[in-house]
Amino acid sequence: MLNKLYNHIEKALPPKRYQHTLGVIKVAVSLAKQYGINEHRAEIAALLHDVSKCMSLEELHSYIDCDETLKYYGTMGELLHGFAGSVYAKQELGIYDEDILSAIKYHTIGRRGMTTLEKIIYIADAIEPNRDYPNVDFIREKAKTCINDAILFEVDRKLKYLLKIDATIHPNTVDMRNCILGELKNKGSKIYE
Ligand code: DGI
Ligand code: FE
Ligand code: FE
Repeated sequence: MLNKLYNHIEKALPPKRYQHTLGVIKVAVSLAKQYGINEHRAEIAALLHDVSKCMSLEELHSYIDCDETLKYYGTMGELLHGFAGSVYAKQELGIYDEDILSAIKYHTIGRRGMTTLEKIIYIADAIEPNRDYPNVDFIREKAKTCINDAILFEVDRKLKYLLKIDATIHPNTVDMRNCILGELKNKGSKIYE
């Protein structure tokens, strides 16, 4: 089954996007090992996370089952591909594991109360070896010791960028940040005392 999924994704994505996906798999599997969650599920979620990245808006819409998402973000493919991808993975690829489906769904914008698998896919997407932006190595190091620290740093960077370019900010992105901040404070992290 895994081989079939790899073939499907290789066909669905241009070479560069497929290389990105392989990078996300590598990081996600390594983080899964480190944080003690199932590596096979991390591999599948990473492999499928961008399955809908190259769909047209029309095709994306055909896989989205949330009216509110379509109403407010219907023209923003970059915000829709996770939502469509999770439905596609279930309907077309026979993936029924809810944690995997949710990791695909929220890999771009996050959500409040993310599971460890969701966090791993979210951050692996941002730090896989092909990513290159200021401080990416710092986030890579953080991810090895505290995944919440890594996500907080990454999402703050993303929010600053989105504000700078006057982009619409999805409420989940803000919810994820506040939730991660709360988790760090509850854990008595030295940085957030
Ligand atoms: O699909 P990838 O390129 O691998 O990565 P991704 O799924 O994280 O998508 C990245 C894009 O999503 C990037 O261009 C920033 C954008 N994005 C993430 N959160 C938000 C957002 N764009 C807007 N406008 N608002 C958000 O809250
Ligand atoms: Fe994506
Ligand atoms: Fe991605």
